[in-house]
Amino acid sequence: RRWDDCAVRIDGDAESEAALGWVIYELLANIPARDSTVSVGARGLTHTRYKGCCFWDTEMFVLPFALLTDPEAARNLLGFRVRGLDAAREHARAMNGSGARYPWMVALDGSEQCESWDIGCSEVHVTADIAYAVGQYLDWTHDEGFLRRGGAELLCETARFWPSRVTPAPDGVNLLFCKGPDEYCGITSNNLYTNCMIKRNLELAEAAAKYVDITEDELASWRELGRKLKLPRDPDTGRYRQDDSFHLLEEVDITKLKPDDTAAYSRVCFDALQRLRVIKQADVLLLMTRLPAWFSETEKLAAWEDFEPLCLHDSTLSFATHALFAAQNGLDEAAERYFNKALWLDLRDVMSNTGKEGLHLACLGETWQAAVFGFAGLHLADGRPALAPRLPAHWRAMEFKFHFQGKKYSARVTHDKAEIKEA
Ligand code: IFM
Repeated sequence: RRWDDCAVRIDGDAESEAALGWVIYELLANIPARDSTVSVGARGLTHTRYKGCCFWDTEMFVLPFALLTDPEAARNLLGFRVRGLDAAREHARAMNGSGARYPWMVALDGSEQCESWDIGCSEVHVTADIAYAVGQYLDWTHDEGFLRRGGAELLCETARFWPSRVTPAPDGVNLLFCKGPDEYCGITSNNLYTNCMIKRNLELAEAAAKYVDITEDELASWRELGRKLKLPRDPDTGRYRQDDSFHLLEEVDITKLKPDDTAAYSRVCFDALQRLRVIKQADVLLLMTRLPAWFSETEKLAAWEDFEPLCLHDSTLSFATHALFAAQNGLDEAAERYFNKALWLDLRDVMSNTGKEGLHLACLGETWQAAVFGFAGLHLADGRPALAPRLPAHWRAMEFKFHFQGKKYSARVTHDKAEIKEA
């Protein structure tokens, strides 16, 4: 019954409909919908890769599916992070920081399990990603009870971490020693994705501050920090940079590194990959799918031109985000091409690692997002659900149901019509 309720019907492409039905089946099977003491491991319940630990994969990639099809499941996933707040505070203190810092690779008790100290220390974006997901949950549910029962505390405690993590500079602040989603950037500073997510974390905390005891001075300091965070741009062209050092990396012909869809790291050593101008997985483009209103159409298309050709898609988190970005920005051919890679990634073992290491939950979640937020273009406009369809040419229609503020709706889109009705 639940599977049927989550179904995405595609008129004109029975094969894609069936594959997406399988994606949805696996998401349902791997999300602990009624239990907030556990979360979703990077490989779900299908493999012990990464010791079964949870990453940002859950909040940024999987959670939106739960949020729109079963909001209680989304609340429980976030409840897992609320339960982990004390451990995140401890983690922040252990790393000489304030507030709460979520581990990169978290175990059930909330502790850091990443064995590579530089990755664990530098991929700080996970903390802001969790806050982003709380914001997304609140936008779609208006669940004030969640804010009162730990949600606001999570937003404010994560906001409190950032003043202790940035470094003052004469022209603002720098986020040093960081890695964004592109894990092949070396160790860099001012990753655009991370700095924007921190800004969003600070904004969300300010909006939630009335539920927690926060002084006016602290609120003002968050506002000031938001203003001081740098969003790197090329000084000549004004185009967004991924971070402060990506443009210094050595240019390389990526077709030589990546003759097929298997990961380049099986042929090129990690040390070299950190020094070449290649991108492991969607980074700036991911940001622009998550905060689309923060960027103009020109900025988004420039980012596609600059970053898409350099992406190796060495992580399974990448194809579906490219599909989503392309669909949201009218790049129809690319949207379909990337969607097909993501849709079949595990079913056809596209990257030759599904048999070896299990299903890729983030890819499954993002594939659903590419269909619903990308091809159907579901989004919130002035706080209400709206559609902006970009269906592949051979899809005649697409239909699905979703939840918004306690009610269930059905959406139907064709090439010339888009309709949302109470279900
Ligand atoms: O969280 C991801 C990361 O972004 C890329 N490497 C694998 C992790 C787990 O899926």
